Amino acid sequence: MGLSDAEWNHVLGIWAKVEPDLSAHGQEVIIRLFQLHPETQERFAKFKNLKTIDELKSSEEVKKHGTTVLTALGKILKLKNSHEPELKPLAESHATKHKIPVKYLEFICEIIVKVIAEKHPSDFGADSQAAMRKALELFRNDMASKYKEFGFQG
Ligand code: ZNH
Repeated sequence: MGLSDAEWNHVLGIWAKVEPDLSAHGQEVIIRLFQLHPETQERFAKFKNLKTIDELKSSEEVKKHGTTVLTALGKILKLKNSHEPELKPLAESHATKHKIPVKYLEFICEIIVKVIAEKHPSDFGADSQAAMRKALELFRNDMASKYKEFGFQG
């Protein structure tokens, strides 16, 4: 289930608005992931010690990780339906090293849509949101099938 050219145009159009401030978006996504789903924070040896919202907000490491995640996601989105070379190493590390269930990928994707919608209310209309959801679903589905190739049921 690939996306149409029009859908990719929506996805990359809104991504171009996210990119100039990737670290603020990434930081917000990670903090919200930890707040809404505390079990996800346990997966990070380096973040387990951050107990309060203030500690999370003032952590340069959290900001840095948020940037890493959104940078990787942006590269994948820009490859449109041909993301496999970029997705494969990510699926491998998340399947074999970090062991991140697909459910957690669903959590973070939902949060990514919400954070973009809050930060860009006038540029992220219904069609763009639908296109972004579809792109993130494609990302997750392909992560899930790669997980299986790496022997992780996800
Ligand atoms: Zn992740 C890491 C991306 C989701 C967990 N990540 C990481 C990195 C990247 C990423 C790029 C670096 C490199 C490697 O591979 O290792 N992620 C990403 C993306 C996404 C994600 C794009 C979606 C969108 N993750 C996720 C989740 C989780 C995670 C959901 C949980 C919950 N990661 C992780 C970990 C790590 C990573 C744990 C490691 C960190 C450190 O550094 O320690």
